[in-house]
Amino acid sequence: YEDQYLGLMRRVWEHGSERRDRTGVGTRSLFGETMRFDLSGGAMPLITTKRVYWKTATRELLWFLTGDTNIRPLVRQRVGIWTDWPLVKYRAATGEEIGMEEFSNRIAEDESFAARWGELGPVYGKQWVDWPVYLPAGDGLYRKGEGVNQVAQLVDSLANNPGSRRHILEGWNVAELDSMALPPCHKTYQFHVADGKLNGLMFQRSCDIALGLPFNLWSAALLQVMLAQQVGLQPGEFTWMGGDVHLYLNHADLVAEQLTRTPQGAPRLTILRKPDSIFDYQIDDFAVEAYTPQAHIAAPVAV
Ligand code: THF
Repeated sequence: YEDQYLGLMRRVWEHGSERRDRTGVGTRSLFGETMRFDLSGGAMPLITTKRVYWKTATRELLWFLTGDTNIRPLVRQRVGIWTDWPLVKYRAATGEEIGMEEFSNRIAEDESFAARWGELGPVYGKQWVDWPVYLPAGDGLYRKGEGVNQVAQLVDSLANNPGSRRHILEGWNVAELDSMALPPCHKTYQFHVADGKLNGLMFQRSCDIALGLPFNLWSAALLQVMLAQQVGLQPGEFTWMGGDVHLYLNHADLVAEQLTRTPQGAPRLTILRKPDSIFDYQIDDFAVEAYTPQAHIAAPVAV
């Protein structure tokens, strides 16, 4: 399965169009890509040609499911993957030349500092479990209704209406994009029940092959496995689809190194218990066997 990932990396690096992007770093990019993975028997699309911190990605997924959009709980678990965005904003607003470590410490230790500076806006967590609803209140006015918990509705529809073609989880709330630190990358998930299996599809509009994609593949597959467990199905096929699929030009060293490596082993995921709901999973519920990755390859993240 990993050959698909490495093949995509090679094709984008060799044939991608060079484009200026939002971050100013520059990318090589192809548009409209697909990969498919069979998740049966605990198989996971976990990259072995470099160490991927699957626990970090898992903590991020569990954080989405709490509905939280402040980086504080992540930072307190030593997960730093969302810290760059608030940090850049803080520096720009205050002119203070604060480093990542000191900023993270203040977020972790000072609750009101975190409330003021750690907020990402209505990103994934908010849209997934509390999509805002406005109800007509007469005279052209609206009042705020109860938010939609898409994840709870998804579990319900998978369990009670498996034949539905509307098992969708959507992050792209058009009206709120401007308030988000970053509009969602993995914006749409769709699920499909057939032959006792749960198939899943994830579409991401923008894909950083080197840094984000290994996390995104793991997380989307994990969500699919968790959902399958909740509704008593076996995990089936996971289909990944990417819109703008790119490599940042400053990831040349990573690409050169990783493409010399050969995938090894077939990591398997075990979930150690069945939590009462999709919202009750804990980090220690997940165990990965047969994961013997090659060395981590560090690369800069474009903000
Ligand atoms: N922006 C960019 N430019 N790339 C992304 O991958 C990305 N994301 C999310 C939002 N914007 C993005 C954030 N997710 C890492 C991993 C995932 C991220 C952001 C950063 C990262 O730096 N990973 C390193 C280190 C991991 C660690 O220190 O724990 C790695 O080597 O994997 C895509 O969803």
